[in-house]
Amino acid sequence: GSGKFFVGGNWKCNGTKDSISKLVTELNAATLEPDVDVVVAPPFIYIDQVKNSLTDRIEVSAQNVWIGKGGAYTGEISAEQLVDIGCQWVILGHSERRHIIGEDDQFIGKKAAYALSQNVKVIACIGELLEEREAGKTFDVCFKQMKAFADSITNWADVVIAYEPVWAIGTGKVATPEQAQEVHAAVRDWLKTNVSPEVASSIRIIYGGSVNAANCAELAKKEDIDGFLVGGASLKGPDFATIINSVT
Ligand code: G2H
Repeated sequence: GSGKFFVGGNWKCNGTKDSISKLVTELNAATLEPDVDVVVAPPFIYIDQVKNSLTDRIEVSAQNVWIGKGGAYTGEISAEQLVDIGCQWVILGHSERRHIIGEDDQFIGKKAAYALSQNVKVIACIGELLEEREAGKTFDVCFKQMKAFADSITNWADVVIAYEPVWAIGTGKVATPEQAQEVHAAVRDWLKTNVSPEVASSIRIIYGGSVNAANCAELAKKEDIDGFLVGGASLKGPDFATIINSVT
């Protein structure tokens, strides 16, 4: 793989003050491989609680951000506000935002550009639907989503790409290591041709979709899998630690 192994925990719309306090206690107590970047993404309203209680060993991400500077945008959170509370990352382009909320490539690209302009690092998600995979369009879909990111990103050093096949998300149906490796290698190759060989070889491409403590080790062995974005299993401290420590 490329660079340092990277594991993100996407808590999605889960948790209470109490459950998050318990999870933070578990994470603070866990023994983590030193050579892994670890980031967790709580819901916005709990980011401050997590920042104030979680070990500095683990960085904090938002799950969304507004497309530009704050102001009269009811219900939104700006990149400046993330910076203000010490939140260094944001997840963008997650399939739940693309397919449930309806965010399109252009909107996601704007968010990425603005977040990066404010020094908020981006976990840029891509991935195909089951019907797209079955129609043989996996690469087309992933490359189109990559192009939208590439059109708005200049600072690739602050970007991690997450390949999350939509059919594997929260379904318990994990991609095989071969299926994931195939797409990761294709995305790296796309970056080599369309961005630069340097970016292609240095960027982390992580896998997401039903990663758990039992299946992470096999996936982590693959050459182009540089880490994971974990949903359900990141809500259990010991399981998340096992996934972090699956670095190879
Ligand atoms: C994919 C993943 C985290 P889960 O969305 O981004 O969730 O591990 O629950 O499939």
